[in-house]
Amino acid sequence: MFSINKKIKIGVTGFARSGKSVFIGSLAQALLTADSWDSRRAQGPLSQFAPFELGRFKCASIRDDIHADLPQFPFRKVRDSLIDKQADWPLPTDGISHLVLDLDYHAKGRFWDSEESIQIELIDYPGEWLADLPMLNQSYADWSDDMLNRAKKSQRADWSKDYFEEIKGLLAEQDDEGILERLADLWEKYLHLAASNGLIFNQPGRLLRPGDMRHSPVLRLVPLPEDIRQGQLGDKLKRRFAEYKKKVVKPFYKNYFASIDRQIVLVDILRTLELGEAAYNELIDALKLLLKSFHYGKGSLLDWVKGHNVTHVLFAATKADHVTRGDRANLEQMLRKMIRYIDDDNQFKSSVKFHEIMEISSVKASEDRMTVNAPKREILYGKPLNAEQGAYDPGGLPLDVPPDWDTLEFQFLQFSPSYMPNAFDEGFPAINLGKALNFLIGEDFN
Ligand SMILES: Nc1nc2c(ncn2[C@@H]2O[C@H](COP(=O)(O)OP(=O)(O)OP(=O)(O)O)[C@@H](O)[C@H]2O)c(=O)[nH]1
Ligand SMILES: [Mg+2]
Repeated sequence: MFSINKKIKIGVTGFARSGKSVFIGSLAQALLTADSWDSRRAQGPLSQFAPFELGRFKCASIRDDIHADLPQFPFRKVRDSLIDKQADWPLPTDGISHLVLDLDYHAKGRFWDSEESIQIELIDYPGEWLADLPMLNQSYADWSDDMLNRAKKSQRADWSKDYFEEIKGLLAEQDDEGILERLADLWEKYLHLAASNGLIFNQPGRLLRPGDMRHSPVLRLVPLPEDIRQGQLGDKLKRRFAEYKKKVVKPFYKNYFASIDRQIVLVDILRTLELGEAAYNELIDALKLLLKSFHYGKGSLLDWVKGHNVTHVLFAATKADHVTRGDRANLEQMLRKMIRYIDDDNQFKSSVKFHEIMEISSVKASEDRMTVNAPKREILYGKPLNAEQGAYDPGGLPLDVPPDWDTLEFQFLQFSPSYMPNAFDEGFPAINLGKALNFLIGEDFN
């Protein structure tokens, strides 16, 4: 057995359906099957991962024995659903899960080489939990006003109707946990509708993605309008708001986030473009909240957390197999411009040691092709959701951020995975998976 000389915790986050499970599943499979690409290292899912291309990386193994008492990332289920003859995307996951892998490699020493191992722990957790952080600086009244204003806007107004109906009849002096239970159920239903329709600014994040806190009274936290806030029910919720920060938001940062060394944040820009302006604006607002988790130093929201030190942060625009090859650099540019817009005072950039932005596809479900007839242009071949397998033109990505919504032509085709019998031995076809890994841990294989 190789001796483990380093342990690295890699956080994998992003809002619901951004591609966390597919990323971890495909990355683990690529690492486990790397040897099948030994004779053609510049190809395959680990190409651009320097330790692999240089022949230093040897093999990976899953450590089921480590954290045996914590939820394990369902790697085999994710891999098998993609490899199956009726290949399908994995089911949504909830909460936090871990996958530990030993990566064996030939280390180059000053005088002699040795066989070493790096242990990586991939930690899958919802981006919604990070977006809760700025609640620490808010009062219950401010938070309520923000949430209710947002719930009245755009399509959200339809989905939150039942909640508003319910609070209409409420009396400020009622103080009953049963009422809160009913309100929390309705608010949760509304958050789920918003999330499943691609709107991502959803708080409290833990009510939407409860993990092991499902049904905990502390999650019965809902916003109230000013007139009802003045009574006993308002007082109760004010206390609940404080409790939520103390028992939900802070422990996550102390117990998990503080130990993360590297972080990848997956951003699904393409689905958001398809959904339109309201969804895009929400993505910007939610990313703004999320970015605050990487501000360090005095006066930051996290100055009370000891040892909090993510050194590498990678923002990855996911599902890049939905744009033609020539347009993929534009996807990266879009995300770059969005981050620049959000981080206009460079707080984020000056806080973390290394940051990078790139486009990725963890499992490439389309093929790049050219049209047969002139003028030749790039198209995608694959099976979109609810359509036949064939050649499709998704349209070009906008060059401006935010895009001009009236002239936007891009279509998000939602490709389904094809049958990939070779993936068991060779991993899944991917775009920039090895490049992402190289940014996160490439330099650790000395
Ligand atoms: N074509 C394509 N689709 C992808 C890719 N990655 C993710 N998807 C799509 O995005 C959906 C969500 O992916 P998941 O990996 O389950 O997303 P998640 O972030 O784990 O979602 P939750 O578990 O709900 O938080 C999948 O069902 C696919 O439809 C990719 O690389 N290519
Ligand atoms: Mg998942």
